[in-house]
Amino acid sequence: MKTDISEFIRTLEERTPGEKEFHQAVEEVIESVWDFYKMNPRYQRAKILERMVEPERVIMFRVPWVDDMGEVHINRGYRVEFNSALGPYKGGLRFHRSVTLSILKFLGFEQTFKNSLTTLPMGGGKGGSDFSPRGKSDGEIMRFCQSFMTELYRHIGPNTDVPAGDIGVGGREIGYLFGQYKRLKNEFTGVLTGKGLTWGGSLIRPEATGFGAVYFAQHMLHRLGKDIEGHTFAVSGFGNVAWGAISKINELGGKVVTISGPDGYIYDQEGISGDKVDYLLELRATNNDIVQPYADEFGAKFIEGRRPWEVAVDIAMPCATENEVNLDDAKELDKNKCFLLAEASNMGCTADAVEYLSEHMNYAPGKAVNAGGVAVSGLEMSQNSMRINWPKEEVDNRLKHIMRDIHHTCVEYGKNGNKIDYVKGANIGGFVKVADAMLAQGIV
Ligand code: 2IT
Repeated sequence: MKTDISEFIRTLEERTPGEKEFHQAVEEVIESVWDFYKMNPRYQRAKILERMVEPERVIMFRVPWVDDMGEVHINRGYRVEFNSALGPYKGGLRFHRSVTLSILKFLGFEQTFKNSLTTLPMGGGKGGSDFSPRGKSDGEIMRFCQSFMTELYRHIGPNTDVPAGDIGVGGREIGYLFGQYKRLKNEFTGVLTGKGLTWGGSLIRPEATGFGAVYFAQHMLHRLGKDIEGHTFAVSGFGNVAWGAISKINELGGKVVTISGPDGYIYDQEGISGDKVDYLLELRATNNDIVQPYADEFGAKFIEGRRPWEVAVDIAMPCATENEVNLDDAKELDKNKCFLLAEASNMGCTADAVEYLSEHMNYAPGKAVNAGGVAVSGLEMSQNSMRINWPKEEVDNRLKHIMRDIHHTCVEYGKNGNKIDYVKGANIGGFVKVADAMLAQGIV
């Protein structure tokens, strides 16, 4: 089996040289689904996996824009339309200097399985640009978004491809992107999700990724006879996902003692609650991408240049970006008696960390844990199609049910003695629906 997998990965690497994040994401999925794949020759005959790793379409384009000083800048825009077996391509746009084709292919690939897990009719896609909103003025960000959409608009649509936010793309950017799309197409449709509440957005969408991740962690805890209440949490990041997760953990009686940024992490022994949670939104709005001001504001500790996984906590929830927990971090968490890691970021742990965590702790991967974000995007699409707005409770209840069902799917496909292999469960659970739809739709 190992040699078959190596052969598959070697071929992939030859066809996509240098795309290391994409290879990492594919390898994890292949390792989980390989036995299942081999047991079902109909998948193999139709070369389902070989087709799944090839995006249906990749769009790359020039994004020129002019800064406040009149200087011209050129960024690169992307949209990877990965898989439309289950519905229109769906997934976020990331605006960050680290964005490459490899990163967006890994995210688009993961998104396909994640969206399948949500039970909603959405295919997988991802896009973005190597443009970073950090330190830019509102006017610059608006002009960039308009230039980006001036190309992207011809490739997307409410029944074709529905982008949303991700790192660097929040309500403000979605507003500028939507405005330009509407102007170019002369159509008011649900072509983007994460919209403002007065113009088609859904209640709970900003909170959804973090809330959903905590609901998922809660199901993991219930299986172990435990709950959120009384446990301490290490959270990384200080953006939208961290904010949602921290709010929900507090509501359910847990205590969060860390957040982090590219500059280091905050250790707040008293717990990040009340006004401190609202302050995260302020910090975010400054556009500086540093977490240190929190320490000055609330007298907490700032540990420069380090990550929060060295703090003794019960539960860890990475909420920032890919590969932010490595093998040493995983061992350190385990040594400090952390017993559960729920990944709210996408591919937050390196491959060797995943292996270690799966063996020594209770670990669940991003594509299951953070699926609440895109799930509520799916609910935003439904509300747009029906031209109605559901109340908060309705959206939150649907989110709760979806997270319960995703957890159930992971348990169903990931049972391993009395432990659950959430990686295997999420990968096979996500794979089956996409694979069956691809089989039914013929060789396309
Ligand atoms: O990674 C993700 O699932 C997202 N950034 C959300 C995508 C979406 O379409 O809401």
